[in-house]
Amino acid sequence: ESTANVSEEMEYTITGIEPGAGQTETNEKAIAEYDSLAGWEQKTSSSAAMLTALGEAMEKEEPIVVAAWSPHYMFAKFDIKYLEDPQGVFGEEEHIATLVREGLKDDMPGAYTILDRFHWELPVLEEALLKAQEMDFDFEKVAQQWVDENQETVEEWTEGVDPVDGTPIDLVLTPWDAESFSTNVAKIVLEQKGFNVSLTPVDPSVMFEAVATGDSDATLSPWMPATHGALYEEYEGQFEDLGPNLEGAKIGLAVPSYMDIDSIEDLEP
Ligand code: PBE
Repeated sequence: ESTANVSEEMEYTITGIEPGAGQTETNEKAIAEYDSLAGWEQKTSSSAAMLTALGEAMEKEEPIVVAAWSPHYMFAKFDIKYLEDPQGVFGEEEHIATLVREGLKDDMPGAYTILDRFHWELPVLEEALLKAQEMDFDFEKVAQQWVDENQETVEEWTEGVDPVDGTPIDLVLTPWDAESFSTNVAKIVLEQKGFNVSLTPVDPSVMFEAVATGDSDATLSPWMPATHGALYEEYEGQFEDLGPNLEGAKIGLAVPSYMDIDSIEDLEP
């Protein structure tokens, strides 16, 4: 089968995710920049719908191109591969950043210290995401279990922090798995020091706006530099960046491994 036929079979469509995802815009950029994607369209819906479509296509060994990112359990559950991105539209390595509102350091030094220390090693987060799959994606439960089993790490994050008595703090998060897990862990850790933590799920654009205006105190969800770079620049100077809480993340287009293509340039307009 020629790659032209395969592209036709896919109806020149990338199976995307939520319209508000950073990656949805990056996918549009790829369509605009690659000659091989001329005339292609991105079909957006949700991450869950994308995973369902991927599973169905793979059951029938049909071709499909999806928006993919890691860490995510999709790479453990499905035999898929990233397509090479010779034009670098999706960037190289991404990190997940911790951003806090201006003034947090003075208002809540203890929370600031904990958020500043908070970080993940990639394999630890990957393991937690696999566990979440077995636990019906109940991230409160997955986070609690992780905290119970890893009090030593938690104590490294909270060491020397003075407890408070119910000081409210709000964390905004985006609706994807890694962020849901890590933010729920942060909630439990802050609660151990007496903070009254609320979690507010939002789209990436609202996440940046909320931290920039001070409506929310912090976020552990921004993917940088490619995925949310445009939003970061829009609000730069109106938040404090405490650096990566996870390194070694990635976004891109992926296909089932049985597909005979390796690069975005192997698709056909
Ligand atoms: N993602 C996962 C998100 C960030 C985390 C890549 C799907 C996005 O595109 O905004």
